[in-house]
Parts: sequence; structure tokens; C-alpha cells
Amino acid sequence: MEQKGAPVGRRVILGVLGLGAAGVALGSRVQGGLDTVLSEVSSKDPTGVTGLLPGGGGFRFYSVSASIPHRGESDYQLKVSGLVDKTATYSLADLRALPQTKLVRDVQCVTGWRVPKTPFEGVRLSHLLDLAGVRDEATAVRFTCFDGAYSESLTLKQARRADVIVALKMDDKAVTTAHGGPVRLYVAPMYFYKSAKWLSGIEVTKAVEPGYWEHYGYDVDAWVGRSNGRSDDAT
Ligand SMILES: Nc1nc2c(c(=O)[nH]1)N[C@H]1C(S)=C(S)[C@@H](COP(=O)(O)O)O[C@H]1N2
Ligand SMILES: [Mo]
Repeated sequence: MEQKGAPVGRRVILGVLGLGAAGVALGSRVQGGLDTVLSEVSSKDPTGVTGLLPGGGGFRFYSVSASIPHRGESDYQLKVSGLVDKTATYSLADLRALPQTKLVRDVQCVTGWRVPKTPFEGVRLSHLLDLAGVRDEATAVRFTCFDGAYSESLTLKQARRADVIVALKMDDKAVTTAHGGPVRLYVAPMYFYKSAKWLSGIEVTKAVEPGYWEHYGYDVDAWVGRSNGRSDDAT
């Protein structure tokens, strides 16, 4: 898939990047544009990427990387590091063995689409932070992804909320590769761009570092209905 898939992947990335930068200003018109890009890709797709594209449940597929990474049972690792007493590395089995929390909320993308009542299940981020022992000088958490490109961040206070989880399940099954599996972040009260897919690193830091889309103008504090120019409660 690497060879044949490259042009398809590049078209997706160009579409998403271009639209993403314009997305703040154009809102739902932009989403129409993205749908067009995606359906063009799927109609020409010889590689099987089609199966990963939307069609199920109203979700749009997003990746800023040209190829879709895959990691599974044998090679997935989540590292918790930075300003902590104990750096830790978790396998999928390790994460499954920790207490699981289920949240059922509406998923809201900043470009306008929404998927109502979507179940996510996994380990509370606060639990992983407690296990690591956060040092006094820390104020924020940075998330990195094994796509090698995306990053996100939260203040420590946001990260410790009960509705922020490291998700192993979405829609009551293992998070698919397309949706950022095997492990993605899920930040329920914020726009979906905070929910980093293909999560591989949780780093406790001194200060918030703006994430990928935040360099293109999206708000770092991405509360649904109260950020990115909205004052309504759109949830
Ligand atoms: N690693 C990574 N995470 C990401 C993104 C991305 O491009 N790469 N896109 C974000 C955006 S803008 C959205 S709307 C959601 C989309 O998730 P989905 O593909 O499961 O619908 O993932 C977020 N997390
Ligand atoms: Mo998004």
C-alpha cells in the first residue's frame, strides 16, 4: 500500500491542509469542499483506503500525514514522560488492565459536523498522570502521535478533568486505524481537533505548546461553543 497509496494520501493531506487553514473563516462551506476531496479520492482509490473513509456514522476522516500508520498489539507503546517522577511506557495490555471509563457525548468538529452520542472508552488521563507523579513546576501536557506530524496540548487543569480519556474504544469497539487506533485521546468538552489520533506520547511540560491546527489559527482552549469565534452553546 505504501507505493500505490502515496498519491491518494497526498491528495487527502493537501485537501485537509488547504481546507483546514481556510476552515476558520469559511465554516460549513469548507466542509463541503472536504467532502468533495474525499469522495474524489475514494472513487479513484485502488488501495483499500476507501474502507477507511467516511460512510459510517457521519465521521469525516482526517489525517495531516500522507500515509496512515498502523500499530497494534505487538508494537504499540504509549510513553508518559517529561516533568514526572516516574516515566512509564504502556502496552495495549497494560492500558486495558487499568480502570476504564466510558463517556457518551456528541463529537463536534470545529468545521461544523457533529456526531451525536458517540461512546468512547478508556483510561482517564488524570489516572495516568497520577501514576506518573506530576512535578510541581508542571503546568501543561503535550500529546504526540506516531503519524510523526500531529501534536496537541492541554493545561494540566484541563488534562485532569474526568471527561478527558485515553481511548481504547470508540463506538463500543477497538478504535480503528482510521479513527486513530489503537489509542487516541478523547477530550469530550472540546472540539474534536484536540482529540489526537495515533497517540504515542504524553509529555508533562512547563507551559502549553500550541498544537498542529493551533498554528493555523484555531484556539488552544477549544471549548465547544465558547471558542473559535463562537459564543453560543452549540452542543
Ligand atoms: N494525529 C492526528 N489526530 C487528529 C487529526 C489529525 O489529522 N491527525 N485531526 C483532528 C481533527 S481536525 C478531527 S475533526 C478529528 C477527526 O477524527 P476522525 O478521523 O476519527 O473523524 O481528529 C483530530 N485528531
Ligand atoms: Mo476537525
